[in-house]
This record gives sequence, structure tokens and C-alpha cells, in this order.
Amino acid sequence: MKLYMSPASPFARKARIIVRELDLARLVEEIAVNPATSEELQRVNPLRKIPVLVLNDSSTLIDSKVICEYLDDLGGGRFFPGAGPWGEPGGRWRALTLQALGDGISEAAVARVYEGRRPEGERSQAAVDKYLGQITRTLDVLERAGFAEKPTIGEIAVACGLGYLDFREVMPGWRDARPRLRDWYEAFCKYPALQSTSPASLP
Ligand SMILES: N[C@@H](CCC(=O)N[C@@H](CS)C(=O)NCC(=O)O)C(=O)O
Repeated sequence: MKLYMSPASPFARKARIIVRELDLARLVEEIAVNPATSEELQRVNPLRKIPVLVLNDSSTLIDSKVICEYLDDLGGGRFFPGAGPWGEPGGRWRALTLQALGDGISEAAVARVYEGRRPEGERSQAAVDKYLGQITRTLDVLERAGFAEKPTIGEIAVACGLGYLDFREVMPGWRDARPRLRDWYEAFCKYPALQSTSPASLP
């Protein structure tokens, strides 16, 4: 299988963490591409976004949520728990909602970075304020949320969002006044799969 990715992408990182946690690395070749320019990426995903997973029979999965659930199923993982009542700690709906919040941080942070790369006269302060507002409010919710003891896709997505915030210095003071989130993140970052996929090691 081929996983189109970039070492900086928080969405691709979710899938790369699951590959490592479930010992699937021998089955998955990671192919680094630049989504802005890669024609190869556009051939496999009309949206020209990463991650993309191309299976050995050439069938193609797009979007990190789909790819992560496929890899979890393939590797017999528990990152996507079975359905149960809403709110159950470590349950499916809570995990998926947490994933949506983590992905939401990544989406807003990526959009903030792209906005900063536009020519000076075309940048929108209103857009930047909107993205930073989304991130701030989501971090405040996560500070109160509490996390599952056995990480789910929700915990992975949140960690990837926070890692991207740090990597691109989108909100350097996010830890201030959020001690629970800070401590949980610091402990979770010790997982080998988080360490080996950390964008912090990139130049
Ligand atoms: N919802 C998608 C988001 C993927 C995404 O936005 N990836 C970014 C890289 S971090 C991308 O490829 N951006 C290229 C673009 O928007 O042109 C997912 O979860 O996979």
C-alpha cells in the first residue's frame, strides 16, 4: 500500500501513528509529496489533499478519517471503538467527536498558515481572527474534556492538532491557563509513535 503524506501534515500524521501503533509499517510505503504541486497526488485524489492511501489493487481511500478507520480495522486496532451510549468514556461517539475537534484545530491552523503565505495585500485579518477564535474556543473545551485512558482516534487527532500548532507556532501561548491539556499532551507525546512522527524534528 502507498500512503501519500507530508511529514508536516497533521492529518497524514494520524494515519502514520496508527501504522506504527498497529505494526503495519512493512505493508505501507510512505510517499512524501507537496500537495501544492504534486501531479501524482492529483492523479490519485482529485481534491489534491493528503493523506491518500492507495491499496495494492489500486483502489484508493481519501481523507484521514476514512484511512485511519481502514488501517485500524486492518490491524485489529481499538482506536475506533464500537458503538455504545453517547458519552461513554472511550466510546465511539465521544472518540469521533474528539476527532472532529482535533481535526478542527488542524484545519483552522493549516488555513491560518496558508493565509500567512498569501501576498501581503491579499491577506485577511478577519480570516486570521476567525481561525484563531476557532482554535482558542476548541482548546478551552479540550481543557475541560478529559481524555480516555486507552487512546482512541480522538486522542490521536487532538495530539496531531496540538503538534501542528507548536510546529508552525500558530498559538505559542496555548499552554498558559490550560494545565490539564498541557500535562495530558506532554504525557501522550512520550508514545514512540508520536515521537517518531513528530514534525518538531523537521528542519
Ligand atoms: N479532511 C482532510 C483534510 C486534509 C488536508 O487538508 N490536508 C492538507 C495538508 S495538511 C492538504 O493536503 N492541503 C492541500 C490544499 O488544501 O491545497 C483529511 O482529514 O484528510
